[in-house]
Amino acid sequence: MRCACESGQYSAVYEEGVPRLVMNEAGETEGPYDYDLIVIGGGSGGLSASKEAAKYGKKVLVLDYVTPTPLGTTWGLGGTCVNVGCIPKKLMHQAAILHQNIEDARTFGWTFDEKVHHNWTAMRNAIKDYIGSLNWGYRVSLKDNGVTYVNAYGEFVGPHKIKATNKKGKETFYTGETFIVATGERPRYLGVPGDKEYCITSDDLFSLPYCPGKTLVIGASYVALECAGFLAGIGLDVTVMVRSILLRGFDQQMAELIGDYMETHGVTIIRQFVPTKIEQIEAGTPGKLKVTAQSTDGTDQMAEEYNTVLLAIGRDASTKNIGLEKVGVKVIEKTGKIPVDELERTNIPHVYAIGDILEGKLQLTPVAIQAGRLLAGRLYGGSTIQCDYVNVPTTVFTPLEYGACGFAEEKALEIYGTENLDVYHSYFWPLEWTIPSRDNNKCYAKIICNKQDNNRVIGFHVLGPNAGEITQGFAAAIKCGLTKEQLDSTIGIHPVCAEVFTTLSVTKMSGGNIEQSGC
Ligand code: FAD
Ligand code: NA7
Repeated sequence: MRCACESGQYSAVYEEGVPRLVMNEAGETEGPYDYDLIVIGGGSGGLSASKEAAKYGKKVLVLDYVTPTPLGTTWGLGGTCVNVGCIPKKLMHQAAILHQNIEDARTFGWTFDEKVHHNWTAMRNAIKDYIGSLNWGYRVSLKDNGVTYVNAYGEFVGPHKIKATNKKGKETFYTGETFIVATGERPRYLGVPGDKEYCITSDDLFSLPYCPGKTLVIGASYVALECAGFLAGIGLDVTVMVRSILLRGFDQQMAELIGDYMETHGVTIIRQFVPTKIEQIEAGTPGKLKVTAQSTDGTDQMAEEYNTVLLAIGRDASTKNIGLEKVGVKVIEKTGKIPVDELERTNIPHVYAIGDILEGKLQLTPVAIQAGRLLAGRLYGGSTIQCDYVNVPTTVFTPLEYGACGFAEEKALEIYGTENLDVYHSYFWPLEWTIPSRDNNKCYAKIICNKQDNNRVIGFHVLGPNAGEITQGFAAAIKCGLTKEQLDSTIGIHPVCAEVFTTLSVTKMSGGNIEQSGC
């Protein structure tokens, strides 16, 4: 039998009839804990950690609660990735790719009698239904693994004690021996008049019940460019307002190539401008908004009307209002992130943190999942395996997908110096694009090799269709220490895009011609 303690009063916890007594940090007996492990946040990291811990026979509680957006959007179990991130994003990207494929199809002999139309609501409903099935699957999987799931907001009220508030405001208290904080991040707002009243973020976009219409995307993060890309791809009038550079932190040559491609495919990019005010001109679904903006040097002003304004200006860690100060967990004031060591330990011995809230770590679903699983294995399975945050592959799902693993070129140059690197590159033309006769010399492949280390590949970059699928395989090779010589001796698969990596011969330094005229 196990009892939670209500209203802060401890009640005994019996495991197989035996009460488990514990001490607090001061060495005093605190009473038995309700759970071996309490996980705050049921997203990518939290779910993986909780299920893995339960496999070792531990008593695990996971709390997940979605605070509604300012416009009231909310969603189910599973966190950002499944509800308002990777999954709906990739599916909407697919809707846009299909549009391009339909256009291409005509050149391959397909004829359609009617003009093609896209129905936002049909797409949104299909995606929503699929996500609903995933939410249900997560619940079932927690149950099957013996994890207790409570749909409530978790907040530390003592070193080993948490308050869980459900959506009706009912408070329940639980105690735990160990805690994992995996609360993720939420979109940031601009802090200018009208932003929270009239703008949406990615948290609203994927379940928007109506087509957003003419859209202004603010920000140049991967979230901004991906959303702009698929909205334009399904036929909407899209503008991106960029404060400084595209895709900060990514290889800047690749970022500019992505921007160029988007501009030639109907996305307007306004550079060096920031919004100062958003006003509603007309209510509706969508209504009409007026955006006033000014140039970053303050010399210029502009105003324009849009149906929807999507803010994608970064995300803030959900580390406020969860009582971390009551336990003494250190949070970096400026970023709101939690610093951890290589074992995902915070400064407080029984509190761990994983996923997007970590300071200086990669913010990707597979990283959070891996970190959670390995942490549980170390805590309860006697494992010593740590999460490897190096050479993590990633893909930006812009209209022309961008896959990368390892160093951005500028970062590699900064660390190793120009003289120690060879950068091989080439444009390529997917065979499938030759018949529609489109976009030659837009796809691009680049590797960065360290001459001082056997020409090892330390940076891999590809811009083209299915870049994520391509990058995944090369990431495994890079993890195994791939060298240029090994790449050259790898036999290509013809005729696919990725074969370009087995034939790269022109270095940037040589200035040789890298344009392609055919396959
Ligand atoms: P989350 O998945 O965000 O989960 C945290 C959970 O904790 C949430 O459910 C939250 O509501 C809940 N919570 C917060 N506070 C509390 C509390 N006090 N009590 C209870 N519950 C709480 N990554 C990729 O790898 N590939 C992609 O293609 C990709 N695309 C993305 C697209 C978008 C638009 C966005 C926003 C992100 C994308 N990501 C992608 C990033 C990915 O979603 C995150 O890295 C991942 O979800 C992080 O997992 P997490 O467990 O740290 O947090
Ligand atoms: P980033 O990498 O912090 O990017 C934020 C972007 O928004 C970046 O282009 C910023 O421009 C821009 N930005 C930030 N503030 C403003 C204001 N006030 N006005 C205009 N533009 C602004 O966040 P991401 O969204 O890429 O990544 C965060 C999460 O998304 C990550 O955790 C994943 O889980 C998903 P800047 O370059 O600073 O000039």
